[in-house]
Amino acid sequence: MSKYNALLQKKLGNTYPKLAALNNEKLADFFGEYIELCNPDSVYFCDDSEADAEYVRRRAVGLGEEKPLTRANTTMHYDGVGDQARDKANTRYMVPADRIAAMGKLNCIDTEAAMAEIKTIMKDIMVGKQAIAKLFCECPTHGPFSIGCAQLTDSCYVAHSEDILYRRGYRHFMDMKDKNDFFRFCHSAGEPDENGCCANLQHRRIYQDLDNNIVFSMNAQYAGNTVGLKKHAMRLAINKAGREGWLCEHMFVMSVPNKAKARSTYFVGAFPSACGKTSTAMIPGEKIVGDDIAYFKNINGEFRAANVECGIFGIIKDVNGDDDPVIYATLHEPKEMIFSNVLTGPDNNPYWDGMGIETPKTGVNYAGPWTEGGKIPISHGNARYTLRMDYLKNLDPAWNDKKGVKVDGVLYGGRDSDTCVPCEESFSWEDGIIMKACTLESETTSATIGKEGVRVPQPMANLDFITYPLGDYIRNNIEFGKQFGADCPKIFSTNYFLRTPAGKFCTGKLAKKVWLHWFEGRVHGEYEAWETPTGFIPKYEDVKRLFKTLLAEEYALEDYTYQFSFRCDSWIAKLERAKAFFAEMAPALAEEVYTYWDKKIAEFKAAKAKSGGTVKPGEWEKIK
Ligand code: GTP
Ligand code: SPV
Ligand code: MN
Repeated sequence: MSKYNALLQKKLGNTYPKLAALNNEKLADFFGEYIELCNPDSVYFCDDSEADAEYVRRRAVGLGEEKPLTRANTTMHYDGVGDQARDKANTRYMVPADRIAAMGKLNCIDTEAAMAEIKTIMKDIMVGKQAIAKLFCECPTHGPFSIGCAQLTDSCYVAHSEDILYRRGYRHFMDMKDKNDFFRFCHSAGEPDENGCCANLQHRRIYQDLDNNIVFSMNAQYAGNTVGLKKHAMRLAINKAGREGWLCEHMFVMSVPNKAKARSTYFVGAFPSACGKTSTAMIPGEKIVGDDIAYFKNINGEFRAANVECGIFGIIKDVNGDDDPVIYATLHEPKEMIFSNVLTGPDNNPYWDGMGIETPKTGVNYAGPWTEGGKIPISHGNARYTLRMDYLKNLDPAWNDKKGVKVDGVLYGGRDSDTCVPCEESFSWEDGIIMKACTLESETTSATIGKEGVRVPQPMANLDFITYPLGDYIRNNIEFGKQFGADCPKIFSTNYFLRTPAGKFCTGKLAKKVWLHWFEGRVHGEYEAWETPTGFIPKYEDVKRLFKTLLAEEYALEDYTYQFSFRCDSWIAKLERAKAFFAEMAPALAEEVYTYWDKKIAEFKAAKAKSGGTVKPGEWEKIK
């Protein structure tokens, strides 16, 4: 019995019995409390039926939140000009005042102050609207990775996106053992402007109540700020994982089949937003499990990963027939898909930057009517598509397994124009976390609001989502891997964004296939490698052969030598930056990590004295 029963019956009307049948007081209280606050005219409570999914789809179109495109089942959604990316400044963790200092520089707000703001901004925010209440599940339902999620939103676009990207969870809630253990999300797009976008962006807030597993999002539409199960749930999951001894990471999950050897090997990889997770998981010839968020658990002694999602909210810029043939072809099928913030052409088809064909000179995009040649590009750099993964032809057979897949390799990479080599294997798990993951840096992109191209620290490619003291999170990562002993995955780094002295990218977009196949061989003990001060790099003959066989490309020795040289000064500066960042950011980082970095800096200084500043491939073993 919930104290909100009378209100719920009134607002949910004939959808109320579906909620009542779940017999979950905490769930009813959640919906009741925030329906009372936000005060929608009515609420439509969904179960897992197709009929309810169809209700949401139709309503999104009926309300104008999505516009049907020429191709059947596809729609266009626009977020306003100021709402095209994640709003980091207004995304805060609610923490009681006495615990804020321990959080270091994470973006926190005193719980009481946040609650007061929420109660002001969200009061009556849904008046005049119908809200959708719907249950979902992170990871496959009824399994060791599953986390039930409850969403209340007044945006049918948000509810529709969730229905594409996540597993429906009504049945899961019905069956789950601990009826109190689930995540809760309350979202309102707020008052619309004349284009249906948010009129009150100055009151955009994304507040995460970590102690109660609730996220409040208001006056926002862009999915990264609104879709509860995506980055909101990810932040709650990181916090929960930290307490329970597992991990939640900003990672793709994929397999690399090796037909000649009749084997398939699973990799996961962390790249900051807009830095290559989807592009890596979608490499032609490989198989995808997931492209954005993974949970890791120890299941019967195995390091196993599950994809939290069952769909992709992917960057559309530069998706074309050459670089990304599978997604490109899928985007032309008449399947349920939402395009966001790209051009609607005069033929009512979607067009975007870098699609590799001639695009219209006029149309409508996220900024309104559009004509080529002005300041606004054809589509926003962070424009995206939303699709179900089971449309994809390159889906891994185990993508939906309740127990996930066993991982053999972990990749870390960022946008780094001048320091890290294109690919490298770490000496050990601990070395990988400390040297490759903690020190990760990246140039900012259009996925977050603010200036692009600025080099910033991006430890584990996860900084935007870490919800407990960073030092503790790093320690948990190190400890998690260690429990697998000799069966622990290898850690590798990649850098797709290294530039020549003239400023051009050193490698093409599909070169990542070569690095991945070298990793695949290394996991199975197959290639010899050169040692460097930071790990092991491929020998020239091996990558030359891989370029030839996998991509039919030549790979010049001179390019290899430039790309795979160890740059002493750059690495010394990089570690000094990491030390300074962690000292300020992470009060709880273990002393051993600083000792490790200091030892490495001393080694790099010695390497500099012996080599003159640049250690070419193969040289280190002679001079070290
Ligand atoms: P989120 O969905 O934001 O978490 O990002 P993601 O890591 O999945 O990013 P995605 O793979 O979609 O990559 C985004 C951008 O990186 C696109 O603009 C790509 O064109 C670019 N990109 C990906 N791989 C490469 C590469 O190998 N070289 C270069 N130069 N650009 C790349
Ligand atoms: C990212 O920014 O890392 C994304 C897009 O994957 S969103 O989850 O919408 O923020
Ligand atoms: Mn992401």
